[in-house]
Amino acid sequence: MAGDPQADCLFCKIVAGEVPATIVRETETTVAFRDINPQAPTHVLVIPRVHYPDAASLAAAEPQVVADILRESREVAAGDNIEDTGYRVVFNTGAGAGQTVFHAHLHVLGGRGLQWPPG
Ligand code: D5M
Repeated sequence: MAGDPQADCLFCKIVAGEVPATIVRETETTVAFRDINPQAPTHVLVIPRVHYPDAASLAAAEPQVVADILRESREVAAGDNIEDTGYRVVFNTGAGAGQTVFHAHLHVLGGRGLQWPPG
């Protein structure tokens, strides 16, 4: 069922502590951990504990959790001291946009100059 842990989902396993990750922050509704393949000095993923395949389905079902994720991205940036230099938050949504893990996640990227538009 939407929102329930999925047996074959990598990020559900990280939430459950079944797959190791470098956890940065946790709240009642979110978990933040360092990306295994960092694209910048700070590259943290903020995910909902509940399983939805992407940000759009999460937003439709549980918009408050999207707000929680965005609030947490600010705390991650503050913790890594990248608030002043600027940082980027990205939800890749759909394979065509580069999404590879189908459990909603927000990328928090910073600590270097970032180009616009992204590739
Ligand atoms: O982003 C999916 C991201 O998930 C990608 O940047 C790699 C990261 N990833 C994959 N496996 C792990 C584990 N085990 N720990 C931490 N990070 C991981 P997407 O937007 O779907 O392309």
